Amino acid sequence: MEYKYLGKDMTPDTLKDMKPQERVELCSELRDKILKTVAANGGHLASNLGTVELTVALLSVFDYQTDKIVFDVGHQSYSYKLLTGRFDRFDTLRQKDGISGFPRISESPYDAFDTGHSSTSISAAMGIARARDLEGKKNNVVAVIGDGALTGGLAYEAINDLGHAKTRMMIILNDNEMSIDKNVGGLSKYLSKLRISSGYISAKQTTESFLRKLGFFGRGLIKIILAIKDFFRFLLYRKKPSFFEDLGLVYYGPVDGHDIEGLIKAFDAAKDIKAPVLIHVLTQKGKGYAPAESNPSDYHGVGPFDLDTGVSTAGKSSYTTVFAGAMTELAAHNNKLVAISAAMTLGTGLDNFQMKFPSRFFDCGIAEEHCVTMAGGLAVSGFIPVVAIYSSFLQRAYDEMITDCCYMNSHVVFAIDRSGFVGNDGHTHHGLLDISYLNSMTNMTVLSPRDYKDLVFCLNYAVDNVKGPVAIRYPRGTSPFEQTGPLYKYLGDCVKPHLVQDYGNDFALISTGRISEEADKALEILKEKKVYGKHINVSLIKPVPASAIIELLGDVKNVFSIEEGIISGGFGEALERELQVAGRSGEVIPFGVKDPMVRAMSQKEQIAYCGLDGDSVAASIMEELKR
Ligand SMILES: Cc1ncc(C[n+]2csc(CCOP(=O)(O)OP(=O)(O)O)c2C)c(N)n1
Repeated sequence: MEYKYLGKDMTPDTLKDMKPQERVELCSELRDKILKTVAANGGHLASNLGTVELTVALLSVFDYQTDKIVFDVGHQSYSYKLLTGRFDRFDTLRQKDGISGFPRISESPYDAFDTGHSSTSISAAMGIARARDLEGKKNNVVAVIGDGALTGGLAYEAINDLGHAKTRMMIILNDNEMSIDKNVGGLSKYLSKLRISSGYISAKQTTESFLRKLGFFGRGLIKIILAIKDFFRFLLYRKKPSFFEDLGLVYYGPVDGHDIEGLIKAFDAAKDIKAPVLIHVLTQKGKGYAPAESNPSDYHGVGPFDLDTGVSTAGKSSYTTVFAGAMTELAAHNNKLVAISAAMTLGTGLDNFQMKFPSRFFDCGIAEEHCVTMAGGLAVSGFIPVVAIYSSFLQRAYDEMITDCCYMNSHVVFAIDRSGFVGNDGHTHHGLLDISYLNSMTNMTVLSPRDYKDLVFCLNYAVDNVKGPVAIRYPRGTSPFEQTGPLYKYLGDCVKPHLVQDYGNDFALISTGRISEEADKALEILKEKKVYGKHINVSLIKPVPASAIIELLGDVKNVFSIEEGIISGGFGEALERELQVAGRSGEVIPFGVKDPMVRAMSQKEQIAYCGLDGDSVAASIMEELKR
């Protein structure tokens, strides 16, 4: 497709003078660019296809130089990026040194706030609006939040504050009835009811278009009407105010999120209201690409795929699918086992569990804190909850893990997916802090399996053998290790440290997790150089099995460790301390991540960037041995 409007010279200023039909054509061009780029690089597809018109309307009304737009999660900001000066670099989306898949203030002066984790936009926008008021400025502040993100508790803390403080700002609620999967919960049902009241809306829109014809006076009247809408509605339709209005916001909508001119009118009318306004916009996730329209969950976040067929070019097996398979096996034999997801049923692979054991599966929405405390409640009542949450999102529930699970020594199993480097989503999504935060928790057992088989063993061990809180951390993607033997069979004392390679006593490298692949490589590289070491792999990393490790170390003096996580508070530090407590003197030199803010690139590139690839590890060991 040749672009008539979209290009490196286009700015949002151009939008303001465009005719309605030209804006429609621009939206087709935006969709084309998003589709081609995501098919090549991977990324968030369905959410971006659904917000093209919304973004064009926002930038047609608001001043991109002075107004601030905060995108919740930020996974839907591709059109915004394309229209605010990043068209010519857009092919580098999510690549090393390229455009981020999320808003980044370091990338553009027009990105108002860094996002990636859900439900932060209203709080962030309110801070920005309060700062504006303190400085006596007049610019607009807008939070764009999805109905999925609105299931997160932080959003309600913000609305509670906003309705009371009456800070002037706008919330655009982008309601597509989807989170990643179908949206869940009472709020989602409530939004459906609001949607059904569209009779009221079309009547209201008719009134407005009539008033609009009255020119300046009519426009003023619209604003007054919006401001006293309770009264207006009561008079005309005798409907109860919405939940948002009860909390002190002006509610407007629902508005068709693909009707650009309708959106422009709504934003324009609401823009100068001296109160917090929520505009309820209805969009279709995946709009404009048939495979994504019919299957928006699968096209929420994708790897590279064939644009014509919609078929992914990525492989199928992963640590996630192996975890999921083991869960259904276990649940078939243990009716106390229940599974919990925070709006990530597909992402954590629990869809099969949900199908087979619907009454023992709970998707609680984007509510990591609630999931963990609720699991605590199930555990004190005799169930074994497995809470499957991505590592970086579980950071939110740090306090709940400690207070509501660990202090009571409750048997809650934390299945922590996406531990370690996550690749192209970048730093907000890495699971590099988990060993460190788990190490600080009373009673917590921590398991970090190397391959698929270990993962299955660890899950069995966590469910059957551990009595208190236990976490299993496993990475994104496929296992680099060849898999032999039956996968879903529990084989005895699986979490014991074991020797992977034993070439000699020049040094020992103690690894945990998938990164042990790089330890394997380092051992081979050094062997070529006639430096002979041992490689010990450890799945159980808290409590550190110190005496078993000391036994395997034998006479080795030079000890190193490697982990896919931050060094501070991590496995290597705990290992050194525990080996010393158990009577073995000498230091452990840890290889790990120094600064977790590692930008988007492939997982392999991230490993190398942090000096954790086989070559770098071998070189570092050589250097240390020469000292
Ligand atoms: C704290 C946290 N938990 C989970 C996620 C994963 N996640 C990213 S987008 C998303 C769904 C958001 O749904 P919605 O806000 O409705 O946006 P849509 O994609 O439907 O446009 C989820 C669960 C996250 N980013 N942050």
